[in-house]
Amino acid sequence: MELQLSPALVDRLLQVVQQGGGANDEQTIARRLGVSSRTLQRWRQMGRFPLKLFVERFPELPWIQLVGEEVLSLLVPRTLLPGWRPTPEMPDLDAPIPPIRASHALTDTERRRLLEWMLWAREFDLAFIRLYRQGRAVGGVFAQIGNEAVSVGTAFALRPEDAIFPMHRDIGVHFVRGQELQALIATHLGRQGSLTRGTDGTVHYADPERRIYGNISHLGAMLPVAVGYALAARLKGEQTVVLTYIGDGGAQTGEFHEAVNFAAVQRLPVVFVIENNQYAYSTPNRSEYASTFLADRAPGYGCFGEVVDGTDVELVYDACRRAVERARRGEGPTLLETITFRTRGHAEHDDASYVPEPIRRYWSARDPVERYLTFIHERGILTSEQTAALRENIQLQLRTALEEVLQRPFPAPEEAFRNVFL
Ligand SMILES: Cc1ncc(C[n+]2csc(CCOP(=O)(O)OP(=O)(O)O)c2C)c(N)n1
Ligand SMILES: [Mg+2]
Repeated sequence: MELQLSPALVDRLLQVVQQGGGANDEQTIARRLGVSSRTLQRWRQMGRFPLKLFVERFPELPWIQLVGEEVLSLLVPRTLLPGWRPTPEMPDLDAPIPPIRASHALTDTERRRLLEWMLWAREFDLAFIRLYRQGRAVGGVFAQIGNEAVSVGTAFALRPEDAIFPMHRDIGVHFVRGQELQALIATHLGRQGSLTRGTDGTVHYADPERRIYGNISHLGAMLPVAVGYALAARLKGEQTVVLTYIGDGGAQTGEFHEAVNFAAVQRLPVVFVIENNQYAYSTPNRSEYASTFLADRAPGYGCFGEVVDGTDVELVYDACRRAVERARRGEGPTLLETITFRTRGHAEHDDASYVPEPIRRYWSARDPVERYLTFIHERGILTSEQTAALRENIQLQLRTALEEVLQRPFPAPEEAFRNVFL
């Protein structure tokens, strides 16, 4: 979206960008926008203001106050990985891998925590894939490998009192919320100490103390519940923000539309993260919907939308933090679409042989955990020896906890009838 304004107004907006964006001269502004200083001069003279580009490159500025919510909600800023194409088109395998876009809002201590949670999520999945191969995992194993930056980066943008409704592929959320390791493992293995008393093999549990709710298996059905939670919280006078997730497949259900529409009409504080990992089972994006981006629906609902590279944890965190801030200020919901890739099959029984090799290669070079490790090492936050030790420690804790939980009995058969209303 490009605004045609008077040169004086463009001048004023550039001044605000200069002051608020920490860009103390015009050259810095031009560099961050990726244009020459001459182009910037020309825009100034002609009264041109490419708002979308400014919002994308200076996301830290209070754009809602500057241009108004109505104008802003018409934009869907995008921060995409170079070379990505909507599946099943082939990506550009020679495209560069950009460095992590460091957030202004994170300390190095917080970065270490983000890394640690991503490693926990990765190692948890790898451990369960091994258990599945050994025939010791009950039910399906839905790995989130490749999506760790999304579950960790978004969950970390909340306050502890905010509510989260995670999906089947969001194990990182549970680590960020401090869920106990043994309890998580027992839940996945259906053993004593499970959060669902052994009646379920994945993470369909509610833990009100940690404000974790869901997940409801019927795709889309969880969204109206999350929206209802936000409405109830408002009626009770609480300042709660609700974060929920939906896949690219789940976003095609009727309940998705009802939930987002109602949240937008009521200006409810909900962040809808669309985890676009390019496939729903074996169905690629292009057979699911006809638009390029799912967040492009946002202006249709009258809410804010954004598309981000979901393999950059700091970028995801920043986008979600801004969505949470908007929600808390009463500016309504956001559709935050994160572009990632489901590196495993739908579950471990599926070898995903329908995924073309170039797509697989493109994404394996952009592994979110590896990208963040490179960033952490290059910034000197931790050395590679330290991160290797951290990983080994996580693996050891996981092995110990798994051995312990695997000794526990399965639930007594009568548990199946508890809390069941006939
Ligand atoms: C309404 C409904 N239809 C079908 C299913 C079966 N199902 C479970 S997961 C899944 C694919 C989901 O794909 P997506 O929403 O993209 O999430 P992803 O698994 O890729 O993270 C399907 C079809 C279901 N649970 N609910
Ligand atoms: Mg999907």
